[in-house]
Amino acid sequence: MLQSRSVVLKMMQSKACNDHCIDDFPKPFSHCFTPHKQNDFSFTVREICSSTGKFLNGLKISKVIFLGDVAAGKTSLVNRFCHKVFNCNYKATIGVDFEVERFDILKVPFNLQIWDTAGQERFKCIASSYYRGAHVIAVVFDLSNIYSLSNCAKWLEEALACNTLRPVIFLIGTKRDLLSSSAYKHVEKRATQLAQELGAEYWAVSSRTGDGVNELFLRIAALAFEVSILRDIHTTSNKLSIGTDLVTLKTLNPPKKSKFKCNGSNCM
Ligand SMILES: Nc1nc2c(ncn2[C@@H]2O[C@H](COP(=O)(O)OP(=O)(O)OP(=O)(O)O)[C@@H](O)[C@H]2O)c(=O)[nH]1
Ligand SMILES: [Mg+2]
Repeated sequence: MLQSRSVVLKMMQSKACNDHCIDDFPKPFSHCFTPHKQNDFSFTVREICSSTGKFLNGLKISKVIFLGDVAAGKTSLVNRFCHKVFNCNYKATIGVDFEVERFDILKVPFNLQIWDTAGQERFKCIASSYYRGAHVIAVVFDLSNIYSLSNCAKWLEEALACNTLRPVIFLIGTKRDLLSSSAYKHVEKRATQLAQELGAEYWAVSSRTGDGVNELFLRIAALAFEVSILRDIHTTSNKLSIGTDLVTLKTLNPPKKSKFKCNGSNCM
């Protein structure tokens, strides 16, 4: 109850906090390890956001789900970003946890629903029921445990099976602080190969030091925002063209005159 109240309060904030305001397109972890090669928001998105926002339908919310093996570091990552804390004691997530973060992107209010799912097999059934309707899938693995990388394709496949529209995909290696540079390079090679196969953007972060965490979430928010606005435009223009067709049809085929005689003031 308390949590849902704080979520609503966050969504109703009149302004996002300073580090949640995005005007420049956030960079990827590496331009080599992303399928999203653009350096800026698309021209259309910038245009729409700088206009009066008349094409923007209602509250903007995108759903991101975090999934991956037990103890891969999902909760720590979400907590580092949402609460600026790190706990070195492991406490398994039961089912799912939920957070909302408010952003202002190109001055447009935008909310990210963050679903932190459990990696434990016994909670799979509960967790997977939250996979549907994801705009972003973040598959998390532990850089210090290569076995957790090999399960990522399976996690992604299960989440994709619950979604009809293709979400934006991230492959995120956690616990960067535990690896030496040479050990990291070795894992990075395998992880980026997999990211490419999965069509995912690759990141390496540390929730303990905070390294890369803010940058990652800003990037997730920006890509989700871009997709959401473009989908809005697509929906709006479809509606417009249906409307236009109706107008055209009416003009071409005006309704036949009523056979009823008009002899009163109520007749139109
Ligand atoms: N050194 C280090 N330890 C980390 C980092 N991230 C997480 N851990 C530790 O790894 C353990 C597991 O982290 P969690 O975030 O709870 O893992 P999880 O993926 O949420 O696990 P489940 O909820 O069971 O699926 C905890 O003891 C964390 O303190 C990190 O960046 N660096
Ligand atoms: Mg967890």
